[in-house]
Amino acid sequence: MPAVCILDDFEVHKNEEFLKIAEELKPELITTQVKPVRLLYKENPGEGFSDKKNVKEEEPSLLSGKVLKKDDRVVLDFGDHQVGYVTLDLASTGSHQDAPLYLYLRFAERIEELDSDPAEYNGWISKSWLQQEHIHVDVLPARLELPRRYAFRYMEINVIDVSMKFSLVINDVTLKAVSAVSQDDVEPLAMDDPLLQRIDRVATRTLQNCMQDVFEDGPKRDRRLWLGDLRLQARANYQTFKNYDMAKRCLYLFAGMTFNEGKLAACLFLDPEPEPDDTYLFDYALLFGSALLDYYEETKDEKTLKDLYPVAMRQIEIGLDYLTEDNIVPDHSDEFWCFVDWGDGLNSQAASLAILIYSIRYGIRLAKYMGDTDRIDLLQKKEEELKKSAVEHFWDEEQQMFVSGEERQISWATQIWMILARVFPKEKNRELILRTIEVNPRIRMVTPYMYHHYIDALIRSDEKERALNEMKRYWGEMVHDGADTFWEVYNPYNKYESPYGSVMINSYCHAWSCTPTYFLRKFYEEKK
Ligand code: RAM
Repeated sequence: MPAVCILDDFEVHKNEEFLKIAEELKPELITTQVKPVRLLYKENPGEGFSDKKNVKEEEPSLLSGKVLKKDDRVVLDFGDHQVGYVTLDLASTGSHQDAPLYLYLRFAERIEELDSDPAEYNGWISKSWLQQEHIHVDVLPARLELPRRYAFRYMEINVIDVSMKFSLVINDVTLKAVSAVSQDDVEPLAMDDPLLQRIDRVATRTLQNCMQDVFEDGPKRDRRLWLGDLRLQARANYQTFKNYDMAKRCLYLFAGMTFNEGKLAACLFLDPEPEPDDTYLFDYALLFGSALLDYYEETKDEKTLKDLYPVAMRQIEIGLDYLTEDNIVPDHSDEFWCFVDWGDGLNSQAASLAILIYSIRYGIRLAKYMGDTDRIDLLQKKEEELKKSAVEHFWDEEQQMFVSGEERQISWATQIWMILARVFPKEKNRELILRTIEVNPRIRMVTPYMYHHYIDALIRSDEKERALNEMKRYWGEMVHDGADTFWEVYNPYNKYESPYGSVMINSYCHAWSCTPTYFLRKFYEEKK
């Protein structure tokens, strides 16, 4: 569990004009009625669902013909990952209902989740994220409209109790699925490989289900706007849904709620009122400039560039203020301060400096669009200085790799960010990425967020073919493991990895994992 920094001097500065722009761009959600496609159950209700052998399957319409008694358990399969609101039409059969109906409902993104016991959850983030309800219904028949929004494919209905005199009948279950966009509006990927087509489809589904009022990180959890996630979602969105308003809205929301000396929050809450979280992540704040540049290059929206440029530049200034006399970023790896990846024991000091250099490069590009020559000079000088200090402090000549922290840790993340920062020229970067693959440092990447940067580093090092194979290996394996949408965490070396102490709380539709669609469509698909 990372040390959580609670800032006692947290002072929010709201820019009402920016917030108004963001509010006006709030999307109207598209709603779709979805019905279950399969009814699943086990002869022995106590048995789990992971072992698909003993799972009985029926037409969902047969549900209404079932007389459900105490301890009966059925699972409805909605055919694909869904986000939305569920309504059940319930009735009773037998004598007059002489006791409340007592139901347990559970929603799962993967069927395997149904075999875990939420009572055993002991992770360090709130168990309230587990999608389950205990519900009493006093009077039947009843139309039960569940007030919460769920993210799921499978819905388990468990009759905790009826009475000896009456049983439950479920006449109908419907889902009102919601999203700001529709996958039907995206052209299928024009590439022949069926695995790549499937990866692209799963990726766009992931993105669709995360596009709600804002780009949510995950519709099950945390259901909010994180800056690092936004940057990758927006990239995928530009290649698919092209919902520029949502990208613009999210950029204005961040810029409209800075804190203290002008820092951007790592994430924002939307309800009841937009509010920044009191968490600063060094890398996320710096990457705002990269997200702004992507948006501008895609839309050529001058007004947004002009409005938000000072906020992006302020993040670089704040980043530079953290530099020590030696021109490096201090090691904050024991705190939740610079995210990089969820890898256990990952030292992020060298990557922090690399991300600062990377952001300066993006800053220079922004400054060029703005014609801000003084800033260009200043940033170019800084970029050179910092590249030098990155090599001086973190390059290990003997091992031919970058190290990080006092223990001189070698990780995948450090090499990748140094490559993206272009600390070395292209050919040397290429050697470095190939060497990293060969050495396979023990501190690996565990999130699709970090894998995105790995693929990016390969492409930037002219290793396009390898990048494609790596995408197939990583995201393809998730597909083989049953992903309908891509996951928050996926470590092929440890499939039960969770940063939170239990896979039960992991999110299985997590937008930062949707970027194969960005890479495939931008760098590989033949343009029509
Ligand atoms: C988690 C969320 C989110 C991510 C942060 C750093 O809480 O999964 O996506 O940006 O970590």
